[in-house]
Amino acid sequence: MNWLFNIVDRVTERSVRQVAHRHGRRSFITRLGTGLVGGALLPMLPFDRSGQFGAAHAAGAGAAPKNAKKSDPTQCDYWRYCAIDGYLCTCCGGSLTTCPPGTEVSKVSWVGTCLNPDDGRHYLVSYNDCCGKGSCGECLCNNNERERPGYRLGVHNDINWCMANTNSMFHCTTAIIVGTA
Ligand code: ABN
Repeated sequence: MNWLFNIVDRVTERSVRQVAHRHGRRSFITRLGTGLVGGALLPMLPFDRSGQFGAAHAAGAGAAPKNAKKSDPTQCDYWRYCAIDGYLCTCCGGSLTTCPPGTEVSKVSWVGTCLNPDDGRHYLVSYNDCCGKGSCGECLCNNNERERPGYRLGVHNDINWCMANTNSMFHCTTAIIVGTA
């Protein structure tokens, strides 16, 4: 019977040595290090949110074909909203260019460039927020044409542009044409 125990011992010892060789402390530490560094760097990478909300619309029943209208200022696909991030003032008691009563236009804004499908020209559109009241909560749109990641503040739209106003509460966003591109 001893000969059988000897064989089992030797086989077990050999496989344990092989496993220890392949998965030694160093290889474990290397893998742990790669995981930790990778995990820390991943959230710092710029990410593209374009289409985040558009996809939700497109998935809805009876969704209009791409580029079908773009002419209703109460809808996210209105052409001037190509880079808007906020509640549409047209749904909140204001208009494309005016703030709802009780709010005031932001002192700073970010400017996007949108194609007007009616004349085929590009326009500079200033997305001024309306400030001084809590969120309107209606018609949230998030379009990101030519928008850039948050570490480049002036070209990022996910910002409360009421930051320079006395009352920095964000209510809704307008879309004012300020020039041609
Ligand atoms: N520019 C609209 C907005 C306001 C607050 C936070 C994000 C985006």
